[in-house]
Amino acid sequence: RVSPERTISGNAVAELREAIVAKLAYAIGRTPANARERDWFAATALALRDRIVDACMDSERSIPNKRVYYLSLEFLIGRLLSDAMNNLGLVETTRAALRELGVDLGDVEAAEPDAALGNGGLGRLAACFMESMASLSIPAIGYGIRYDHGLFRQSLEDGWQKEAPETWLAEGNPWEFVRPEATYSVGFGGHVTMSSVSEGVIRRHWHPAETVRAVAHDVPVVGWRGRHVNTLRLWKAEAEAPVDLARFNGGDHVGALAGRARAEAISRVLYPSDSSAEGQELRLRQEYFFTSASLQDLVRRHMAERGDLRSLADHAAIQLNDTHPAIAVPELMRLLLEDHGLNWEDAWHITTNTLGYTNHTLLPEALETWPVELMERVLPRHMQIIYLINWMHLEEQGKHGRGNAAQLASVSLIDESHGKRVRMGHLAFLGARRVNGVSALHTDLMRSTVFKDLHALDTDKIVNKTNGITFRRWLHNANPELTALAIEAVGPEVLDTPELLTGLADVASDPNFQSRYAAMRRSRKAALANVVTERTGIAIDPSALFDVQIKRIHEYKRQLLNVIETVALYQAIKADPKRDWTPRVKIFGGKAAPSYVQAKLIIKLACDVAKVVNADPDVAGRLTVAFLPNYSVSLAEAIIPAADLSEQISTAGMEASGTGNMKLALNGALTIGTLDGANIEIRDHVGPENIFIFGLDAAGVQARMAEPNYAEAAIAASPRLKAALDLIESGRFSPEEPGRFRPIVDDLRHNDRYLLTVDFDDYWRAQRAVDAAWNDPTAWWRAAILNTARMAWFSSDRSMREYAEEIWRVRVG
Ligand code: DL6
Repeated sequence: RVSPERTISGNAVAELREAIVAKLAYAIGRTPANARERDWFAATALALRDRIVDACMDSERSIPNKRVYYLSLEFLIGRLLSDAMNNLGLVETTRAALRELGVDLGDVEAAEPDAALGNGGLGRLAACFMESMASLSIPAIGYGIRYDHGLFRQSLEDGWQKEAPETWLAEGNPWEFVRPEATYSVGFGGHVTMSSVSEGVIRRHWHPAETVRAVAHDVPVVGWRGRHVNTLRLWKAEAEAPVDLARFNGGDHVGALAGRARAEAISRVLYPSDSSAEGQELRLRQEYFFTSASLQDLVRRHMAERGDLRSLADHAAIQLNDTHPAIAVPELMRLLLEDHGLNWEDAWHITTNTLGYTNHTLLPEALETWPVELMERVLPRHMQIIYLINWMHLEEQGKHGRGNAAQLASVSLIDESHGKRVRMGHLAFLGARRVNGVSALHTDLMRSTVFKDLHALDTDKIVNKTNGITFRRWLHNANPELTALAIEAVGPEVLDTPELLTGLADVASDPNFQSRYAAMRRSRKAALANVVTERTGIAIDPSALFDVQIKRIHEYKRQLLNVIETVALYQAIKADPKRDWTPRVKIFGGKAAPSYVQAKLIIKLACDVAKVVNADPDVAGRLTVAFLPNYSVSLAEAIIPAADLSEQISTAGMEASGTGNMKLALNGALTIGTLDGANIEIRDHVGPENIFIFGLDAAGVQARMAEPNYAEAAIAASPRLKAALDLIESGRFSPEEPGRFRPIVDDLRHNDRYLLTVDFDDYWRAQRAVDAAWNDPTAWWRAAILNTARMAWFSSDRSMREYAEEIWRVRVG
């Protein structure tokens, strides 16, 4: 492991050792003799937290000129111990302190549960951004929900995904501080009244039928070298009254707790779905709950520091991570109008100069809309404000001669095409000063598709901010061996300045460096092979090419394309077993939304194919398939450094950016991918000769979709694809239920919304180019090293600098 500490001092080790033992005794009530690994973890975390608090006090000594408030329904932070040790420069000190106590640091790290407060890319991005903001000393507070249960635990029972609740808080969370003094009331339902303040000025007042308390729980986020500490403030929902005493005393002991259960339900469980809108009342309550508490909190802070809300936009930048907090637009208006007595124009000016909105998807099923009827019932005052914003906005269009019905319908906040629904993306768009996409292609598509007409009204509003990843976690912590190689090659300054990684290009052809780079990969593959065998019982050979697809299971991400190619490869090997096939291990990992039937069937197919392929002596040693259950941030940290090939094969135009693609390429996996999301920018950086691109581009996808029977035509033109589909349909992989996968094949033949059939042959070609490249190790390792060298731009520090300059107008450092 790499750590900024150059030397470890005996005193520092002794001090930390004593601090850990004291925490173990006085905070946890254990002695070293009877402590479990979980206790050692908690004691170590508490001892380190003290150090973070010291740094935190420094960060908070003066009031910053401007703060960033990052509102996100998801923060997929994973484990925090290694981040904290690394950023404090205490990895080796902690290791030595624990060693003196007879405890292994690795075991202690493994005892920390993952904080899985997110589904995938969107939540992980928020976690990377928080780390980068702290490392860049950008004063920031992240706001989210402290879910009791994060993303479900996935097990595979005979290849079928089963979900169980995740319990990261079962033994408490040593990183957090409860802040009862930061508690806010959040209202729901009720009615609105009017009063006349003076002539012609009417004020409205919301009288919620129900209120829920939002209690702050703070997790410190320490930046690189401990220079700055920010806060992740997560809200827990509590009932105003823990028990209805009247009902209890009347004998209704269960009913007396109903109000509490209803209130606490808000922060109970993370909704386990990404890339599809939830549309349920509890979800709306979650969204409003954390948005309202966060805005109340930041308004209170601003008033305490500055005393006048008119200067809010000068001192606060509020970023909405997707539309989940889009209700912030009418909520901030409400607070300004009702609680602080501002007039509409001033309130609107402040709102639209304070908010920014990041869009993360253009998939129609993921664009949030809420039925007007539901909004009127749950948030009646907000609905009034939305109507007024919309009325003014549409009036404005009329004044500029854009008032025909079709134009107005397309920019209206209310979609009337199937019942009346509020378009949250449009609302966030109107309420924000800047709206950003997350890769160059995605941003272009925002301008030309979903937000086309809104974009025409203000062509400066949409800007691109390509995603990034924090190298501290995804290179330094996850891959210490590679980091050590980089330090040797380009100097220790690379830890502070990722751009220096480009210096690795100078040694990309050096045989000595290549062989050490290959040895690093080999050792990570051996470690991963153990994990795979432990968790699946499947033995894999570390000398084979590790071909990895790890991400949420979704049709647009096309794991199915990969599985069908696996079947075709299996058939090809069986037809010609004597050929010198490139040995390959296909590794899959990812969760499907529990209600996503097709995605779960794809997991089952992958597992059934694995069973047949792995048991067939004809392909032994050439092709192995493994589906690793319960994919998580921690598992990603083990898989990514061990990957040779990174599968980024979504239908072009559908993956907004991707960030797994960046983590894998940074660690030197070569990408096989489509011209989608950030893959395009990765190709531009690593060079087209160091990546395997295939398939239609976004324009090609649109054109092909307009053709009739494109899937039928593609299948007819590809005997290899037809044979693979026939084999799947024949029941060869599901002999106990021959028709199991027929729905998958039928869907491809008659529908194929994601153009698997159309891209299949080119994908096969690209895979065979991968085989050929693998058989030229000198060229392969050169390309891998060049990937690492040229991924420096994808650091989330770069993303955060761009946001700071162009969206938030806040100083870095
Ligand atoms: O921007 C982070 C991440 C992108 O890298 C992925 O491409 C994109 O799919 C993901 N979007 C979501 C959509 N959720 N919603 N709404 O998770 O964002």
